[in-house]
Parts: sequence; structure tokens; C-alpha cells
Amino acid sequence: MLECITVDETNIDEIVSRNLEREFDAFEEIDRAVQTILEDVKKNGDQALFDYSKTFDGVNLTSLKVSKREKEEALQQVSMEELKLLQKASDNIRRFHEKQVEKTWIDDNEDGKILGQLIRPIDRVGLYVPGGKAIYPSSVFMNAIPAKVAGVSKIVMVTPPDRSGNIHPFTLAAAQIAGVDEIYKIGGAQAIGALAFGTESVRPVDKIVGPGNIYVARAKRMVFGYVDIDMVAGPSEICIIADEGANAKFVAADLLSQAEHDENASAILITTSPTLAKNVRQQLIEQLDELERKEIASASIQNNGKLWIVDNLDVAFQLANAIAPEHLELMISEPMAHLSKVRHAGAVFLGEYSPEPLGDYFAGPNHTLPTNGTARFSSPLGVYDFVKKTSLIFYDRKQLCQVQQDIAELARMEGFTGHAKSIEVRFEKTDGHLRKG
Ligand code: HSO
Ligand code: ZN
Repeated sequence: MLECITVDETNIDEIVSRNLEREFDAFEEIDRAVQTILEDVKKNGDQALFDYSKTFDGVNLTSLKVSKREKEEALQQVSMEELKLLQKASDNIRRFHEKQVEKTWIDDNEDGKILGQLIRPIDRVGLYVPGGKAIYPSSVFMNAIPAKVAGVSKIVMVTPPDRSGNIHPFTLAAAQIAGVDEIYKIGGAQAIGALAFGTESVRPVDKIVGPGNIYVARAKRMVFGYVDIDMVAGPSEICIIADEGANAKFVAADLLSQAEHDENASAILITTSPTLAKNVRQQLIEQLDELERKEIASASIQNNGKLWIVDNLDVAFQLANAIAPEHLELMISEPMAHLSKVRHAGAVFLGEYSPEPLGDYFAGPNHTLPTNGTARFSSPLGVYDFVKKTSLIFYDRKQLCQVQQDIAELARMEGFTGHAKSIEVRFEKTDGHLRKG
């Protein structure tokens, strides 16, 4: 089980780089397989998709699209209580994301001049939802709701079917609550190909979002540029900064909540208290035993679990910023007072009663967050990921006349006489056409 390690200001960088190796993996073999699948889907369309369903999902499908009847039946298989619960979570998520809506602005304060920025939603978004044993209605919400709030007109979901050709009712119910427009029984790299290139059944989309296995992740990277993609999120991470007053039981439970995701998930405690570190270590051993996903969680703790002891909270925050974790919990007294020290984190959870799963399912903020240190430069998935901006420029004749020389000179500095001419031609003394009004 875990060792408690002391970290001080002088060895932060060394500790972080030694312990959190951000691998730049070569995926040659996987990429070759993915490339073949993508090319096959591009060339052979639906037929390729049916063939891959047989090979990878073990099912002979006759239709890829989930029918209205299947959607209705799914809703009947979910209890009233479960539906209400899903609705409650989705309401919170929608309310939070509505606050992210950016407005078009137009500045027309100066006579004869208008500048602005139009905000327009992406037309068609594809949402990948993992299948198999994983059932993630929460991920359906976290991807579809911000797209819906942004005003995306078509949200197309793809997810692999089970061996009987069905999709889990929770996934279908969540998709309906979130307002997903079309659902297809396609998984893996082939689903990414279908969304990017289109087939007889699936119209191509403009952006693909959502988590998936390594094949899906590599396929997304490959079609990037052809379509847009969201971030390629890695295994879950949690970093907890705790002081001597923190409850060891809570701290251990929160570390395990992310460890149970994946053998490669990471769970790190940074504490000013050696006693707390020891107690958390003991708690981890005890609580691991009770988890259903004990195997995965204990492998993750073994591989990437850390108990780091620091002298003071300033060092704790320096360390956390160097990690730039997906989730950062502050189990310290007066966490708000220390917020200014947080520079890089996907989401911050303040105090004893804001455990990470509150954010995964319910509070409202998105649970698709930057991992692998990418919180240094990127943000949670949000409404802003489903819109794009268009600049707006208007000058009338008088305004352009005042700056014509400046522009022409700038153009000539770059050797672009054609650009200069495009300005100057408007002010030449000819009896050329002048628009009335
Ligand atoms: N914690 C995950 C999201 C999730 N948790 C979905 C449960 N379901 C993101 O790191
Ligand atoms: Zn989670």
C-alpha cells in the first residue's frame, strides 16, 4: 500500500515530473487499425457499419437507427422515480449551462462605423456514448445539454448496442430528456467515421464530442480538421488538499470515488498533516474492501495513488498547480479564502460537503473536464464549445476615406498592392458607379 512522501518547495517539479509522467505514447498499431476502419466506412458506408457490428458487437443489425418504438419502450422500462431523478439532474445541469450563454454584441456607438461579434451555434453535433458494461446517462446529459442550450439544431447520438441489438434504457431515457434528436446503434472507430463522413443512414456532423475507448479517441483525433472534436479526456483524476482538521474517512472515500473509474485513474492527497496521511492510508485499506469495483480501484491506488506531506498550504497549492488536476478538492478550513491560490484545475470542490461525485452527477457544472495537466490551457466542456463566432465590420464612405492611406501603407509594407488598390479604388476621381443612399 501507499507510502507517505514528504514534498517541499525545492522538489515540487521533480516530484511532479517523476510521478506524473505525461506520456506521449505511440499508438502506431491502433492507429493503423483505426485508419482502416475509417477508410472502410468512408468507402462502403452502412455496409461497413453492419459488418463491424457483427464483428465487434456480435450482433446482426437490420437497421442502425433507434426507432420511435424503441425509445418509447425504453421509457417504460425506467421507473417513475428514476425518470424524476434523471430529470432533476438534467434541470440542474441545464440551469448552470444557461449562465454560460454568450450574446452577440454590436458596437455602433461611432457614427458611420459598426463593429461586432456574432455568436452562432454549430449546426450538427455528434455525441459518442460508450456502451458495453458502462452506462453513463450522466455523460449523455453533460454533452447534450450544453449543445442544446447553445442552440445546436441536430444532436446525433451514437452508441454500441448489446448482443441483442439493444441500448440500455437509462441511456435512451437520458437522451430523450436531454433532447437528443437521432440515435444510432454504432460504436467504436466506425461510429466516429460515420459521424465524420456520413453514410446512407447517418448524415455527417460538424463536431464530435463524448468519451470513448482508445479506438474512439484515436479515431476522433484522426478526423479532427475534417470535423471539430472536443477534448480527448484521459483517465479520471482527483487531487485533495487537506489540513489536519479534515475527516480521513471522507478524504479516502473521495479518493476512491475516482480510483474506481479506471486502473489508470489517479488519486492524490496533499496534506499538511502526517497524522491525516496515516489515517487516510488506513481508511483506504478498509474502504477498498467494501467497493464493488475493488479490483479496479485498488489497481489505480497502487499505480497512481499518492500521499504527499507538505509543510504548509502554500506548498500544497504550488504542488496542485503543477499537477493541474481534473478535480481539486479543498478539505481545509475556510477553503474560499484560499481560492486565489488555485491556478490550474478542471473543477474545484470547496469544503467537506462538496465531494467530487456531487459534480459528476448533480450540481450542474460539466463533468467533462481537462485531464493530464491540460487544465493549464483548457476548460470544462461548455456551451462555448458548441458555438462559433463571426466578426462584423461596417465603415461608411467617410470613415473609410479617413483611414484609406493608413491601410494602403500597411498593405504596401507587406507587398500587397492589390490590397492597397482595393481601398484606393473607392476614392479615385472617376465617374464610376456610386451606390445611392
Ligand atoms: N468523474 C468522471 C465522470 C463520471 N463519473 C461519469 C461518473 N460517471 C469524469 O472524470
Ligand atoms: Zn466520476
